[in-house]
Amino acid sequence: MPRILPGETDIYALTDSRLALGRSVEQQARALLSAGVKILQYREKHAHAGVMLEECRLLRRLTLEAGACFIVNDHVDIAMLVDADGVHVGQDDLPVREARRLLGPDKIIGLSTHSPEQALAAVEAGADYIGVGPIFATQTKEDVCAPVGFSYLEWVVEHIHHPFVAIGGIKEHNIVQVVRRGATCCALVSELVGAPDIAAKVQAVRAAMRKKA
Ligand code: 3NM
Repeated sequence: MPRILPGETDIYALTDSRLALGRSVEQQARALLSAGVKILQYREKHAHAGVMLEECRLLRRLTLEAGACFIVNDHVDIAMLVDADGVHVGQDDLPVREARRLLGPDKIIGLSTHSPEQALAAVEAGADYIGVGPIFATQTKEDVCAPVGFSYLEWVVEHIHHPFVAIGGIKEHNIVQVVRRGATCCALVSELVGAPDIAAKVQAVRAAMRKKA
């Protein structure tokens, strides 16, 4: 099973069919994986459980074929049923310790964090990686807090020696600012799946990340 964590790869991609210009989850995943994305999260907030299960089964197959890590947003039960590599939970979802009891020691658990206190608590609870954001304003996540800007990111870089992924409003044009502040892995939703050519956008974002020097 491809256990790949943020820090071991540069781009963390997420599906979102509401932003994907009419493309299916399968089309989004195929394009992202063909461009060499090595962590893919299924995040379809409005899908029914039966649809989620079928889509996750498919993404499990596609990610295995591509040697990519497959993470399911929120739904530990679906992650277990399709043998995903892990789950990503938010502050109001199942606590990391309870998710760990269900998933066991070998699965990846990621937790969204928005403050130093949450980051420290996440590490303490046994999260394998943390999300750090939102760096910039974003329309993609409902009920997310105001952007944490660079100050929280810089705090994490300095104090948290644990894999993390920067997220929230990250685009080709601003990603270099995030990388310059020490993020080695960035998560992008609307910028990737909302692009007319998803694979070309992945390459453009990668090139932008390399301009940090
Ligand atoms: N989590 P986009 S921000 C899913 O701060 C998610 O935890 C966030 O979408 C957090 O790249 C976010 O389109 C949405 O801005 C990111």
